[in-house]
Amino acid sequence: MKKAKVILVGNSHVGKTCLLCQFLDSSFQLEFQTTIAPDKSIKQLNLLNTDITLEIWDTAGQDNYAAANKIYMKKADIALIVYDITDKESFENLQNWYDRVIQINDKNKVIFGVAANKSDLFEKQVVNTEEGKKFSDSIDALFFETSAKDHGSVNKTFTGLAEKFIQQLIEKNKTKEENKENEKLEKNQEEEKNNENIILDQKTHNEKGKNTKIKKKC
Ligand SMILES: Nc1nc2c(ncn2[C@@H]2O[C@H](COP(=O)(O)OP(=O)(O)O)[C@@H](O)[C@H]2O)c(=O)[nH]1
Ligand SMILES: [Mg+2]
Repeated sequence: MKKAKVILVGNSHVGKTCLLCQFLDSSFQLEFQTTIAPDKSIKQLNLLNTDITLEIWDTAGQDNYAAANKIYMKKADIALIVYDITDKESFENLQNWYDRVIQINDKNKVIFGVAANKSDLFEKQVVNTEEGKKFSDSIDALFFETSAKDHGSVNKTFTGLAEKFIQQLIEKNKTKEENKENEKLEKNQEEEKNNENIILDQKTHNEKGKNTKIKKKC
């Protein structure tokens, strides 16, 4: 069973907790809810023929990136950075959130996603999709338009990120196996070469013997 730590980051009120609730139990609550304690929720999935446990962390009063603590952020495998399409400031802070995550993690080891949330409120949209995509590309992230009211969009986001994680694991294992195979091959080749040298040595030894005999005859 593979395991991935997923962290949700982004300004307050962008909809992180709602996205998580929608993913976990297909529910959406319109009333304002504050996350009281940092909590990890577990969701088990089977994707690409692989069993995977997602351990999803939701922030607790750490929606200010300066306060976001290391325990929350560290050893993240997947980071979903969320902004609200009706809130420009939440978009402008994406870079800060990204910087915060890579301050604590090796950026090559984290799979990033950007969620343009509250897509159902398109009449109030102030950040257009192209801007969101552009930022997402700049950090090499997967881009998702989400609404915490729409299970499909939320499910696609989490499973899309988890699939990328699994694919990378498969690639890494492949490279590991290929390296092992190459090492084996090199070892075999070396052994063969050594054996050839021994045979050659014996041959030269025998040839030398012959020569001395001939010389003696003369
Ligand atoms: N219309 C709409 N409202 C949302 C959506 N996601 C969250 N909300 C609302 O936005 C507010 C903040 O959501 P919350 O999940 O607590 O944000 P957090 O602080 O990032 O965890 C709440 O009132 C939610 O009901 C969404 O996709 N569409
Ligand atoms: Mg919250």
